[in-house]
Amino acid sequence: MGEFLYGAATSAHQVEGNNVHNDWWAWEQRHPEVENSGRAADHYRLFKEDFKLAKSFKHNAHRLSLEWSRIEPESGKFDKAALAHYREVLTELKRLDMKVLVTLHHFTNPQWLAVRGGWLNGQTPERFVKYAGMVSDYLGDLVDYWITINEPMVYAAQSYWRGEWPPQKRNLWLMNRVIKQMARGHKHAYRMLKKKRPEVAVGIAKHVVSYVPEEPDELDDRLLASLENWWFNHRWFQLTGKSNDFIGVNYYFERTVKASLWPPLAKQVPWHGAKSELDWPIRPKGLTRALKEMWRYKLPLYVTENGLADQDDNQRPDFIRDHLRAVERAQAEGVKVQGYFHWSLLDNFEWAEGYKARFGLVAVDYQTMKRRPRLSARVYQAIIEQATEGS
Ligand code: IFM
Repeated sequence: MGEFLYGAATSAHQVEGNNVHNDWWAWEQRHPEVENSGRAADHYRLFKEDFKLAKSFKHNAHRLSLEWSRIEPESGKFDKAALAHYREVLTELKRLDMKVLVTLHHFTNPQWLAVRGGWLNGQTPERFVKYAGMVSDYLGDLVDYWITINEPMVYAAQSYWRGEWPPQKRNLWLMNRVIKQMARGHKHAYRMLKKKRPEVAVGIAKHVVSYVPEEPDELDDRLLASLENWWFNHRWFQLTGKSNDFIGVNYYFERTVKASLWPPLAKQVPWHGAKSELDWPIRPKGLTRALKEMWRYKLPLYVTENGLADQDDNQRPDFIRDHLRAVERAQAEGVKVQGYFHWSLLDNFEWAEGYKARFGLVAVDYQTMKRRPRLSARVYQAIIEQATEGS
């Protein structure tokens, strides 16, 4: 087993700024009530400064995403300047001796694809594979791990069931079609990426929720927890079969579930413990459970995201300590966890929540674009130093 990877994660649209060719940008312009991503954290320009910070925190790996709409701003036309930019970005990480995890799709689609129906279009999986092939040819020598798609279930639910993200549909059938199409895209991209570079690991970043029955002795609560667990956590793997070398686990929370007749099926069970600024429950034990749950596939696991909105950094230091302990507990029970990536390196554009949610180890002043490491960045650094002492 290689060294444990410690790092942080970002995604293109959330940090780069001026991603003018994607569907989110187009949607932001049409919806004045939604904050505009604008310059984001200006990472497209400041990536060297940001990686220098990550290195100073002793991160030995970094996860980022490529912006498909920069690389292919028009259908079939690949932008060499954008590819050259990403080459510079990945080269910088290699120069800093960091392992590189690259996500190919993190929620945004090129606008030309969106107007053709996005992931509902039968040709989208093939188009995705073509884009993946192009980036593998240009950048593959600098990549250690490919992540095809970030949180496909979240994307499909937010965009096609809850109607909160573009294209704001509320239709179970459409959501299901998107999930299946993404699974097809993932499987074909997996095969193609492995054919081009068998040595590069290819996987998925899967949002995993730990579901706990409110009354473990009650059959209906247990059944509901199993049903939600199957649908949200495992269905993806039933659709994609063996097309993964590893599983990336994005863990944010655990949910207690209660079966009910009214409202139908499930009742919200309030959480009275600690919460983040987005009101998400802070439940580190759920990470141990989530990792054990995913270990059923017997593939190496990486925590590819874990974090919280906490502007003043009051909770983040303990949050990091507690979640890393949760990783250790899973390891002690035999689960092969090989890395942890905090979400996020920087404050960034939190989708429909805009800029108010501050997830960064590093605070960003959006007026001046100045970076200020938070205390938690140093706490995480101390944990890394202790863990890697003598190695
Ligand atoms: O910011 C997001 C990220 O894009 C995907 N995973 C969850 C994060 C926090 O909501």
